[in-house]
Amino acid sequence: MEALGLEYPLGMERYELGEGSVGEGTNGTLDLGIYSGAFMSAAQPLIEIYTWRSCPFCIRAKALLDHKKVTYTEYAIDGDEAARDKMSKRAMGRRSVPQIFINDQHVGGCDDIQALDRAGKLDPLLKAV
Ligand SMILES: N[C@@H](CCC(=O)N[C@@H](CS)C(=O)NCC(=O)O)C(=O)O
Repeated sequence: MEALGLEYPLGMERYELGEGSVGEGTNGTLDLGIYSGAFMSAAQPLIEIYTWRSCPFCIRAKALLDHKKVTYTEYAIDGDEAARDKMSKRAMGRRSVPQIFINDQHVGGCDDIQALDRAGKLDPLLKAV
């Protein structure tokens, strides 16, 4: 096995190797162990979550995503009204946090993602593409 440092666009931090191993990095940098002859493919959709750091709903929603063992891009927008406006435009006018997007599709807030999970509809959305 040899280690490689590779650059990928933000939000595409998690890749699965052909053998089933997963490499993760921060700031778009990956250190992947590559088995010779193995292929790489994107392992999950892009998941984005707008948060405030001390918001209990945000903490709960992130805990659910962590439980699902998916990586996500977090925009911590505490006090940033311009970022909140941008979030709101994407989120059909909703201004509460968290707001969650999967592949640019609006999922909603914490209650919404929890309801989606209870209905058995979250796992398919988080599946590899
Ligand atoms: N039902 C929402 C509740 C979210 C919520 O109330 N978040 C608070 C922060 S902890 C918030 O954004 N408050 C400001 C506002 O509603 O404008 C969810 O499950 O996401």
